[in-house]
Amino acid sequence: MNVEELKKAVAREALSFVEDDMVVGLGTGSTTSYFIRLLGKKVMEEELEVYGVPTSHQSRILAIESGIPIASLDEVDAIDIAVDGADEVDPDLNLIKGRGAALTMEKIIEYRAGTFLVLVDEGKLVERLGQKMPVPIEVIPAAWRAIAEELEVFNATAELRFAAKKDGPVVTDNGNFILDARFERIDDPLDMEIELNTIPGVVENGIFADIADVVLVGTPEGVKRLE
Ligand code: ABF
Repeated sequence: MNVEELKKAVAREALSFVEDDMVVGLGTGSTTSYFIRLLGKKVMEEELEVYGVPTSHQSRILAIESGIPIASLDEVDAIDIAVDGADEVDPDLNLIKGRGAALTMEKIIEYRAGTFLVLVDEGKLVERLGQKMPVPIEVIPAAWRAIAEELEVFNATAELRFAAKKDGPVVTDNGNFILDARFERIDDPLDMEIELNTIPGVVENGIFADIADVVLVGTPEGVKRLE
């Protein structure tokens, strides 16, 4: 099975977590996009009635195209379940997220969700966070260089994220920049997540420690459930 098939398998499995009348946080990225399309099919075939709360412009557009009625966070009383992808998952289900530059609203919605369900292929599993992927950090644009220099204190090297097509920095849905920070080691993800958010000018960081309730992992042997 190729990676796309693994992603589709976890997206299909995720549907079993969604019940009628749920408010569903809709994540960003390719794995969650498969889930959003499948959920939209269920809605269009009147098998499910749900409201989707998108975490990004990308997931909002896809939800609308898929036929899922959407609401914004301030319009709902609660988020029953949030479904999203990740860049890395460690054995304690701590995550690195943010390669889609939507980490701030993702964390706001996933923190509030009754259940946070994470969809990954097995390639995202790591022994320790930061081994393969940098930690995305959303920063106030004017402060990006000062924060990048501050991150050296944490033994991290940070790069301003540029958009592939355009020649300027990536600008998030909130109008901010993204620093991608590579750490030598992240021994305590929760401690590092808290520390990073104390740096003036940091809006949010891509360490999602102690927040995931269930992780569905696509493997050639089938979908594994970690919790
Ligand atoms: C978003 O999508 C980000 O938080 C995460 O980094 C990324 C994962 O995308 P994919 O499923 O395409 O690997 O959830």
